[in-house]
Amino acid sequence: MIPKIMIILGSGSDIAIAEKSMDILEKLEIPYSIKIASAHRTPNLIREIVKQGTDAGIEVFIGIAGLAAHLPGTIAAYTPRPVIGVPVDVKTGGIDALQSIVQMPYPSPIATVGIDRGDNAAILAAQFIALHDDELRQRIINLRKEYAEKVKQSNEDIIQKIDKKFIQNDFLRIKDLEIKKPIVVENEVSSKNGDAEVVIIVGRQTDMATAKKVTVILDRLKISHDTKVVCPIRSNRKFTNYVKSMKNAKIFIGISSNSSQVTGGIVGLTDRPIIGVPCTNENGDDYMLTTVSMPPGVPVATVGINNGKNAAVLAGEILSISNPEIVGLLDKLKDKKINL
Ligand code: C2R
Repeated sequence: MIPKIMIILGSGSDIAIAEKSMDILEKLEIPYSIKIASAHRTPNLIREIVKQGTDAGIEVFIGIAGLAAHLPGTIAAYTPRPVIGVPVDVKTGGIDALQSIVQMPYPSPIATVGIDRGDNAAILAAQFIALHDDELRQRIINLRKEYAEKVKQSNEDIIQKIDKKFIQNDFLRIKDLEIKKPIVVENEVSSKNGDAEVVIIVGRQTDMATAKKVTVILDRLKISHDTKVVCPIRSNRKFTNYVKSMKNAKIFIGISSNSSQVTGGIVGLTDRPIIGVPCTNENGDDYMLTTVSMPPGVPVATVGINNGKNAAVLAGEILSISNPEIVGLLDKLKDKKINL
């Protein structure tokens, strides 16, 4: 059986993080391959593994590495397939590896997940593949229900058992934490292109400059898109209704500053992959950490700060798994950049 995902570790010492990925892939019943190769120590081996893997039919690569983690970027140099990067905490809490992986130049994005989040890398890879595999999509939905169930269970296992005199937890109407889903009023929020494949949500008007970079590249890749400025904190109902009304959306791109509520908000409303573009604010603070550091079960594929163009290229790479025409258009984009 040809595997769909290839995991490459920079060293055998990264195996504990790869085990988190493997546990998820086993649960989701996705065939995968796993290899150890280093961009620094064995560059030729990386090239061969990645080229041969791509030719054989690998759909998504996962690169796991610590320190100056150039491994995922090197994988991306040899394949048109999407590459997911997992930074490993070896030194500096993994921040060195995170920065090396996420801050890739255009047009070579790495879909970066949080430090040591091998589990989220596998879920993200599965989400990419599920765009053309409905049975896998259902298995992902079921897996996410397990994470939700765990929250409920913790209330019973931990909170219910606390024995303190002044705790009053039984004053709410909901008794068993079985709450109804919010009522969605479809088409309450207008969209220019309700059938769009890629939906771009921007948290505030100031970040529209980054959204513009996304749309310019999506147009070149002939990918349909819709953009909305809507904040999940200031206009929660509108935000929910907009996300829910975009029924054909295959990928969401969230563009956001501060606490990255946009990407975090979309995650709870869809099982489709989410790309996060962290922005800088007026003081020059950036919000990469608040975008990428998602808990297990809910990945956000983070690209570099303000790098809207890489978000679009990543969306193109994901969609190109089942649409070879986009591979050709991506090639043109890359050649053009090199010729500049
Ligand atoms: P050793 O334990 O083998 O010394 O490796 C590995 O991923 C590992 O986390 C220590 C750390 O170095 C990382 N490494 C890279 C690369 N190759 C190895 N970041 C690379 O090519 O990017």
